[in-house]
Amino acid sequence: GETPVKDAVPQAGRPDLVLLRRVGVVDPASLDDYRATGGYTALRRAFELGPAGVIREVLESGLVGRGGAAFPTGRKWEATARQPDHPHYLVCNADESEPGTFKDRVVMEGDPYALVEAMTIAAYATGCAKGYLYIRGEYPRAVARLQHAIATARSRGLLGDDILGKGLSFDIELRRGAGAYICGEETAIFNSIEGRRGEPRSKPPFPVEKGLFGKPTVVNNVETLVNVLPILERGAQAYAAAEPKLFCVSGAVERPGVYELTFGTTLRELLDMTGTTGTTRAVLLGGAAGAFVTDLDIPLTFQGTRDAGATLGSGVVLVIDDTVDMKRMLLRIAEFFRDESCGQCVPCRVGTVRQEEALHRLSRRVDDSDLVLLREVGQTMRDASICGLGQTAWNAVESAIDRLGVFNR
Ligand code: L3W
Ligand code: SF4
Repeated sequence: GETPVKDAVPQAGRPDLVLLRRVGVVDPASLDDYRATGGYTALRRAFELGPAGVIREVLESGLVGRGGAAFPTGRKWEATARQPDHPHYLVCNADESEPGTFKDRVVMEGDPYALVEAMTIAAYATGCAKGYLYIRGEYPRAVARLQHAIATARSRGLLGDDILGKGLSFDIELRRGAGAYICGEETAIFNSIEGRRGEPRSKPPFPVEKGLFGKPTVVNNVETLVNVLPILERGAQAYAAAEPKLFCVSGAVERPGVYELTFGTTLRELLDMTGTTGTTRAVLLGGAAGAFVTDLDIPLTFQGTRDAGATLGSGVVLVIDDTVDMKRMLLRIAEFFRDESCGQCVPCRVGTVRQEEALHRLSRRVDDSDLVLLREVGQTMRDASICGLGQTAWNAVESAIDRLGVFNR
């Protein structure tokens, strides 16, 4: 049976929500509901501001990417907009595959028109006539709702030629991934859309210069894009004064789900909202690519989590209590990376295998030489891998050894 999307959003219906304001409240199939709750006011505002004005607002808002790497969105848009080479492409990264991440799914299932409107604004600002929505294949309900939203928007003059009578031409094609984590890496998405193997390309050149089909391309995560709506509706300054961020809370908590907080809320305050079960031993921030922390007074900001030797990443907050077998969990993480490595570069292809083997041996018998080996392999993956997968494959294991003393004798 279907789990109503509001069950994944414990705060559903709260009047102070920004990104989740419609989720679990409106009928996600209804364009009329969307418009009656403020939908398409941001696009109208965008037409008043003009493309350069929209980019100015996004720059001024300070919005940074919500996929994990926190690159300034306005800088990406500005760099693409000024490329002389045409056409420009927009790609929405909806491949959400980081273990423990489910925020984009909830937004797409509960408020699909928001993503359609936000993509239209991004395309207008950066001069893209075509957008690809690359969504993970394991999200059939989000796919169906987005397909419906795209078709309805098209039939009502909100996609296609001469949008809202303003002369803008833009359309969205939905592409489904086939289950590979690596296809969430932005350049692997390009290869996948182009019909090649989903393997990352070396950067630079960055997508803003040479991306999809070798053309200037804006790639943004779902949550990043939907933030553009409140930026335009409220103005950059009002938006920045209480900047919203989604968190995916799972594990040893009473009320798991997607939570919307204002940046700077501490981990402890979030866990007070969700309730915890058992005795909290650690929290995995940032997912498999992230790190375990034990200090609950960390402010949930990009800088605050970096200072704590972790990452905000895609907003994963996975709570570990004292019943969790940490050795098994580390093995599971290592297995995941070994499985998902695309195999293109040696540090990651070999390193993820060696890491898993060493963890297997260590889970049976702690031997210092294996701990030394793990560190060497981990550092090599971090320094020499082509893409984020290999660069982050040792993060969680390292933090568990150093902070939780998993292999202490
Ligand atoms: C123009 C420059 N553009 C960088 C762009 C670049 C990309 C963005 C970030 O992601 C993260 C990792 C984990 N001119 C530019 C430029 N850009 N310099 O900025 O780039 P980069 O290379 O820092 O990171 P990335 O490879 O895009 C790595 C996270 O991804 N991760 C997994 C994430 C999973 C999800 C999910 O499931 N939803 O997000 C794994 O590593 O946090 O920080 O657009 O082109 N000079
Ligand atoms: Fe492929 Fe791993 Fe190299 Fe990334 S780091 S390109 S996933 S082998």
